[in-house]
Amino acid sequence: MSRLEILERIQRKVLWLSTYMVHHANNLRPNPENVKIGGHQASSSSVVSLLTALYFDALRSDDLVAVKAHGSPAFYAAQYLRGRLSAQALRELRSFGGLQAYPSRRKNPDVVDLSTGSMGLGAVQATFGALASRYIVDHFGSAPPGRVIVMVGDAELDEGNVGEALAEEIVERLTNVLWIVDVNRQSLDRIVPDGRLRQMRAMFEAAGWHVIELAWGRKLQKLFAEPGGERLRAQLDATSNLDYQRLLRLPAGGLRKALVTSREGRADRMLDRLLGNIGDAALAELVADRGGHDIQMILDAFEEAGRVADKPVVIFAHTIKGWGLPFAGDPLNHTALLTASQVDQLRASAGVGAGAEWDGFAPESEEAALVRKLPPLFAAPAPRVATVEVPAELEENYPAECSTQEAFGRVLGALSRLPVAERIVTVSADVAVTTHLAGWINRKGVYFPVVKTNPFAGEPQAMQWKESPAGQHIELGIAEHNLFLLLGAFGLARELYGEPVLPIGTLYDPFVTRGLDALYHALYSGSRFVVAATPSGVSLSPEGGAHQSVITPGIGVALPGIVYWDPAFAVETEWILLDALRGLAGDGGEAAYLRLSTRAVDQSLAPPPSPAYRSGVLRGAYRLVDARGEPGWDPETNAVSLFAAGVTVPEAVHAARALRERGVLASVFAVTSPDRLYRGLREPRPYLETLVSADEEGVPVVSVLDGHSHALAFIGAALGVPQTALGVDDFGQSGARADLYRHYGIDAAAIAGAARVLLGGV
Ligand SMILES: Cc1ncc(C[n+]2csc(CCOP(=O)(O)OP(=O)(O)O)c2C)c(N)n1
Ligand SMILES: [Mg+2]
Repeated sequence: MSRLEILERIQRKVLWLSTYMVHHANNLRPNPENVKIGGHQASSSSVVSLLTALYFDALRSDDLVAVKAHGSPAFYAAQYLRGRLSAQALRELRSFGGLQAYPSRRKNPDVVDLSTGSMGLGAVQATFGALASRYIVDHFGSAPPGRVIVMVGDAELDEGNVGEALAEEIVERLTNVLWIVDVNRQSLDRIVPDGRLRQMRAMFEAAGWHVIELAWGRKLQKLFAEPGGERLRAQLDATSNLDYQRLLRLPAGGLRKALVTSREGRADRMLDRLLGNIGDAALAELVADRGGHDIQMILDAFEEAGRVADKPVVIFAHTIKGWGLPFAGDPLNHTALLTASQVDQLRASAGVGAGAEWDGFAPESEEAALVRKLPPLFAAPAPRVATVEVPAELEENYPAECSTQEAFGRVLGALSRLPVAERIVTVSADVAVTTHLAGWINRKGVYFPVVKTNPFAGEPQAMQWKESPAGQHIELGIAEHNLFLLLGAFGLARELYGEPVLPIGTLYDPFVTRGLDALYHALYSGSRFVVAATPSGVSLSPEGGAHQSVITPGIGVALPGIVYWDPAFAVETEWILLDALRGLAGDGGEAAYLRLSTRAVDQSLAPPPSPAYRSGVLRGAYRLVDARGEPGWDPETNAVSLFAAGVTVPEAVHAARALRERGVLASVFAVTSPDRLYRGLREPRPYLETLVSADEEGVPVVSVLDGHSHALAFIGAALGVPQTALGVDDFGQSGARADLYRHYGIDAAAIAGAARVLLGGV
């Protein structure tokens, strides 16, 4: 048997196993809840040839693959046949603890290189992984990594974030990136509009990619070369997607008639003659002969891609959704499942005996011999650098009035002089200067894979924009999806490439929501990084509602895999950032989201630095003002606890002072992380209960933050006391800060007022 014949047999097996795996999950294994399990037989079938060519021929050990998410059964089948999964694992598709519905590195790290699932995001994060690997080569001299191969559905390119990524200048430089688009002309609901392929090609070409298209298979191409063949080609090329899908569904006789009949309804004699010698079944097969199912053409395309050394490559591989299955090309096949008898027929035609459904290749088979000779698939290397030393604190002095944003800039400045700096990379989507990265960029330069000349270099400038492979800041266009997906890619560098990198991204806090699903995807994929989001809240008051963030604290509390911080003082920002970087450098730490402000805060209000202060900051809150020892303090009548986060801490301190004049004695708790405090509630001895002492039982709570009130609204319930939760619960607007604080009820007067109401109007 030729290698090609063996590969063709392998793809039949991949098709069989992927279809059967889904059938088993839906119909054969116990399903007590009697729900549809799902599993995408049609979407899997359109990539079996592409996956076979990759996993049984083209892949090298250092290649990373991001698989089309809903082709996962076919991918799992290939992994099984490569000996990386057991038959039992296939039986557990979509079950608890088993193979995930969509490839997840977090859940199935042994076989999944890169997570995919939410259309467009995995593909772009994978592509940015190629950028991260290039950065690593440029900075740490590691060996050049293998290719990043990204497989996507044709309708997946409808997601705008794909275009946003292609538009980035630096992506054009990623010479080790190969995308394979599964052009099956179908999405979930509809047949893809005719113009899309042209637009997609143009988009990649305009972005500087090398484009390969695999339209028709070689059998059909042979026919095209015969007399009259050109007419057939012209006819098929001109057929709309809708009409072509219809051709795929026509019964044999109808297909011939449709092909030889011109638009005007006349029979084309030439065509009729050309097709005359071809039987009905063979004709149906020919019309469905697409390049993306022609393994030799796919392999040739991979070779061509390999010869392109100066740009990324995309292969548009035309395929059939439902290839080899009874619902091939059916517009409604996305969620369709084969019936039991159809599965039986498929089994017989695949040469699989009853009872041998899960069998792999017999050891003595030619398929098994081919598999044995293949190079191993990617396995993540052990980290090449054992530890990155991140100091616990810096000897940095902060101005008497300092914002957390300024503190962030100063911390980065101080870090830039330490050895740890070589591992830090910063990323911003066109807001580096306004998020206080200028000092860092001046010192470290901007990363670009080749040196760029800077015509402004000779002129005195507040910030030098020096672009070279040595730079350590990456500047993106205004696309927050790109920001988070690039952070996501860098945050996996240690895991995938063995080189720890400490990524820090900056953006305006209100625009966290612009990139939120990318942030979610990056975290879901297991990545870890620091996000510094500034300015935040309504504190940068003239900026108005479009630039003020209200709902981000809730997002910070709710997002898994990342700790949300809202510090008040400069030194707190320092401790939190250093702690977060330490976490990233090691195995255990989570990503960190620092919600920072431009509001300058009187640093004399902070406690003197001490281990206890630092520990409280990192646990999420500390007691800043202690009313318990004050004369006349009575938890039953005149005591109140004020919990304030971030920039509202000074407001709470001033409220406490005002309240004392009225005989109300307030303790102030500065909440540095509503997230930590909330999560701590599930610990056997919640930190919140240690923070508030037993003699404060029953003391009511006022909470406040420059953001939606509900982020701290759990405190009263957790302590079992009455609470008033203050915050910004409406859109922001322009004004003086005092106006806005008063309007939204987060200033000292509002806090004091709420406390007095809680105490019965004292
Ligand atoms: C962001 C997002 N929106 C919607 C979906 C639901 N969805 C899953 S597959 C699909 C159609 C994808 O079509 P295509 O990329 O062409 O893949 P095919 O199944 O045709 O291979 C949709 C809309 C999703 N997974 N992610
Ligand atoms: Mg499609």
